Amino acid sequence: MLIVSSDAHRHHHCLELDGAKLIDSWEGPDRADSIDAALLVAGLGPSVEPEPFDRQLVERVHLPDYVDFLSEAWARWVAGGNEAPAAMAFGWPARRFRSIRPRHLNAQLGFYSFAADCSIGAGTWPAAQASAAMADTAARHVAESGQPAFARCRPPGHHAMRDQFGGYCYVNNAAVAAERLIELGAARVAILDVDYHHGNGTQDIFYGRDDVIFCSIHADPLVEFPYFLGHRDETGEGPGEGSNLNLPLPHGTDATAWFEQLDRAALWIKASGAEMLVVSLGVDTFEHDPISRFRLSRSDFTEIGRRIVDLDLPTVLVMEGGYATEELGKNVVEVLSGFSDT
Ligand code: SP5
Ligand code: ZN
Repeated sequence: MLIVSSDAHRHHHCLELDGAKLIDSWEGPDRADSIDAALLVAGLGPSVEPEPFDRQLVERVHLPDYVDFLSEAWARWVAGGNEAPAAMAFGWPARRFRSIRPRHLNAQLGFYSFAADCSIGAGTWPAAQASAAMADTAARHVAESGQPAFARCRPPGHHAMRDQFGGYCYVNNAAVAAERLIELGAARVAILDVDYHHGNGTQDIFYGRDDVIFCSIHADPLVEFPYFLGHRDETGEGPGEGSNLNLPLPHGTDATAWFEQLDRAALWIKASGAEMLVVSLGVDTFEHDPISRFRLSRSDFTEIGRRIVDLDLPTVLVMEGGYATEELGKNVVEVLSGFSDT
């Protein structure tokens, strides 16, 4: 299968507020190294660089002023005399505040984000652009050939809302891929999000649309990040009513319970008549993931790959989370191996 990857991520280092400490993020360059090494060992490929970043495409899933903000934030931070290696928000327009776009950079950092696990540094925007371009290139390949492709995205994307970054995500790569598939002629695209965390950004972007439908299997937001979206009763609005399916599960969920929900997701996607599939591929459901609490094992990832192949749709796989860095690449390869004989 085609692999789309780039080294542009290497200069993106996120700082993360974790238990009242500012740490080097769990989402670091070593994650991409782990995946690249495992792809090489498995002989998966060919591997290609992404086509150039298409800002017009991205502005169909994000607001133009948000894209401006991301592209200029680091330069403004430096020009403001800040010495910290990364810019991070410290206040947000929470309940009963107003959503009037502020002018000051510190205020805009809060206006355009929803969590303090995510910062903007010197390499962030170039990395986010390359990551979106990878998803786009993979989508174009799938639209043209009908054959599967894997976008080895870093930073990930599924938490990125229309106009807010967070959860290690800036540009919603899966949304970019789906939007490209629609542009190239698909009448309906399904996004299946198997990351441990709810894909709040992807849900937000397509909530009012019925041409891109979204299904997420994830830890219950009552106890897990992103906390404020991902409940079962979020089903879409307006023309999008019925095109959003959330399947939350408790901490400690094992493979049996998880695959029951994957069956439900698969039936829903089949019934929708979607012509193409985008998979938000997080493997932070792994039993040894350091920040997550599901209990899937290595061989369960092989099974996930098989079940996705069984959907029998042209498929773009987009990398999302997974923080057991040592085993990350091997778990990803297990999922992709389901496609290698097709
Ligand atoms: C793409 C993706 O998987 N994003 C996940 C973002 C989760 N960020 C908040 C994580 C809070 C983790 N706290 C862990 C404490 C372990 N010491
Ligand atoms: Zn995740």
